[in-house]
Amino acid sequence: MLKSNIEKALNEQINKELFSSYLYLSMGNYFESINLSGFAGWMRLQSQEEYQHAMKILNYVNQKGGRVVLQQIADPKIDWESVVSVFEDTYEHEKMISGSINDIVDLSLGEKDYATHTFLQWFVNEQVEEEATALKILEDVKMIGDYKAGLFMMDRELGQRAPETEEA
Ligand code: OFO
Repeated sequence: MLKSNIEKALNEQINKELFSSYLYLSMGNYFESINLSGFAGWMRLQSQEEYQHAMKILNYVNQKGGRVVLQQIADPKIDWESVVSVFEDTYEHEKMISGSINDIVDLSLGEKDYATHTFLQWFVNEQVEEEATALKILEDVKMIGDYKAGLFMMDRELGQRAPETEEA
């Protein structure tokens, strides 16, 4: 069984991961609207990954005999000023998600819930990658600035991203 405060925190995290999925889907739509289909495809895959993160937590809660309570997903932003501002938001969002995961890690230790603590290690590692990827793309698009040929090349590069094969 899960303690009720752990169950609540995991349910909130499911909501945050689903919101992440929604946010990246919205960013993908923004990129489609400015004809950057490679960036859009990258964001759609990111959105799918976030959905898998939510499912991973949902499966864990069920496995531990907890109750999954799906909550309302907030409206994501739909417009950005620039490509750079999208990745600034992405990087900030991932830092927020890392903080949220770390808070549940702290909680699980405080409650001596070692199973949840171990389960969350995958997310701790994943967040290192998520932040690093967002920061790398942010730095690249900042460097490119208004140089259209650079943006075109990066659009083609990001469009080659392949879906993750790992099961949620
Ligand atoms: Fe689920 O890692 Fe991003 O938000």
